Amino acid sequence: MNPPRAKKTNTLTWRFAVPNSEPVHNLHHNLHQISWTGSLIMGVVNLTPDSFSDGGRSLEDGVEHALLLERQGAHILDLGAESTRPGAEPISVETEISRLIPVLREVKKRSYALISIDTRRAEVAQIALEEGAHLINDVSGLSDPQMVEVCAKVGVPVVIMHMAGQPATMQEQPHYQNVLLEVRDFLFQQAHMALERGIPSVVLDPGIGFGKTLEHNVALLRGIPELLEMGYPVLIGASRKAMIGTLAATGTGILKADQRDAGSIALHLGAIQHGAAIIRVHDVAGHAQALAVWDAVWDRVWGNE
Ligand code: HH2
Repeated sequence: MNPPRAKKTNTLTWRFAVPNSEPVHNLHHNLHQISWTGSLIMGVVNLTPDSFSDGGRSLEDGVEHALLLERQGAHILDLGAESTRPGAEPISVETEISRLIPVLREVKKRSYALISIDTRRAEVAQIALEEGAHLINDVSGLSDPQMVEVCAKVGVPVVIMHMAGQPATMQEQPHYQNVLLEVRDFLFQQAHMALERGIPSVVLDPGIGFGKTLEHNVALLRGIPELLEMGYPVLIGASRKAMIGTLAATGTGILKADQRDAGSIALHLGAIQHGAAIIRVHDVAGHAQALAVWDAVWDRVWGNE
């Protein structure tokens, strides 16, 4: 595989900062520096027919949706062309590329946001990086050595997510001796390996709902401070997931995916308060509003108590 060519001349800096504050999170990219304080919103752009909450977009709708999320306040657009919902069967690399690349090209022309690619395939990552994507979001946590090689050659940050098993069967009987220790060890080990092999920066993600029961998800959220111990930014993605539907169940039963946005906001605000640096969300407008008010009330109402 030939490494994508990177132009050294075209350097950009993304700096997302709360006024009068120093950036506390930094991601290094061979062309860019990405620094921020507080938390970034990663908006989910699913380009699949079968995602659990919002699949079925045409190419044009995918582009328009990405641009809408950017206008609503997404700092990062996470483009994904394979559903990894529980029970999902893998698709071919060709299908993934044909769904993803035309949208990526168009979004790159029309957007200033950081663009992340949600893929576990090295071939898909390679083409997307050649087209100018800025980050790779790998739900398999860099389990393919070729993915490590591609990301290291181009010099892009990677989100390393923990998943137990494969999407098709991962929710059948998830089992751990100690979920927090096992997930933390996996993430730290993969982060160490990635940096040693030349990936410039990593973000860690415990993978809410990926081979986990409600109790496992709760233990991982409670363990965010432990996940932060190595100093890498932590991403939490609980948006519209089953745990929200279960925690918010009413007399009429578990809430459906499209009824889970308010609960997702509540959970993500809690995660941010405990140190999450990025939240991955479907409802960008709702999260952006909640974060703006959250920041303002802490600063102006309760900040000096
Ligand atoms: N969750 C999903 C997909 N990608 N990536 C990271 N880093 N963290 C997550 O929690 C995560 C993820 C599943 O959500 P969604 O993309 O909406 O569903 P689907 O996989 O069905 O497209």
